[in-house]
Amino acid sequence: MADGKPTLHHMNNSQSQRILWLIEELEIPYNLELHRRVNQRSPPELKETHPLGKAPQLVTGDGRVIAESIVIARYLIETYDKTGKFQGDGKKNDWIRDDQLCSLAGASIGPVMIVDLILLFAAKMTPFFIRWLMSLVHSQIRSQFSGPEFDLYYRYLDDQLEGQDYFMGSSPGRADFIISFPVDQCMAAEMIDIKKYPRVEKWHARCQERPAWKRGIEKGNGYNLGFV
Ligand SMILES: N[C@@H](CCC(=O)N[C@@H](CS)C(=O)NCC(=O)O)C(=O)O
Repeated sequence: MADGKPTLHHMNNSQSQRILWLIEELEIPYNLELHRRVNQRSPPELKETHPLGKAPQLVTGDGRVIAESIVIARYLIETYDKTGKFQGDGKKNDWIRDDQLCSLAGASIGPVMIVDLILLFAAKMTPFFIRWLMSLVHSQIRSQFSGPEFDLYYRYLDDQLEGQDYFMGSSPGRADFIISFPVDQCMAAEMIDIKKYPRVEKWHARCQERPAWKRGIEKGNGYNLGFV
């Protein structure tokens, strides 16, 4: 669309919900293209805009297509956050912290989440009469690998919220938008017991109380990460 506005390609039940939340926080004019998963995967039309064919994708006002949530979030904040509201509120909440927390969400928690999700899927796809075996493998891996890894990361995240409402200070920053997806996914698929991380639990509720989060949910086409 050549109207100078950015266009968000969003897909239901996916991590692009966090970008929809961010764009609503920025209160900017934008176009929204809604896509729907097909058999859990992204629909073929998403390959028309970017060869990876995944969501989210952001087409900038001047026609450049950006994939990868972390980069899209950075672009949106750097381009449209004129008052610096979403850029961290002080010395401690600086770009190094922001980068580190974004990386933790994507490159550390993300892979553990994928392992766990694949095992959940595998159990679902295993023929009924031997499903118990796959579930047993999953629970062994959960207790020896993914469970302790999640605990390590979520305890760290809980510590990071001491004395502040958001990971980047008194307002959400890029790290908050990015971390929201793994937390939503881990909670929905019961990979973690959020009660063990009370600051993360409160942060999560606080994010979901934000009018921009609610508008994002209304404008999107469903956000159910509950598995199976
Ligand atoms: N690293 C990318 C991941 C994008 C991604 O994998 N999106 C998922 C939705 S949660 C997707 O499109 N999956 C559908 C598919 O791969 O078919 C990002 O951070 O944006």
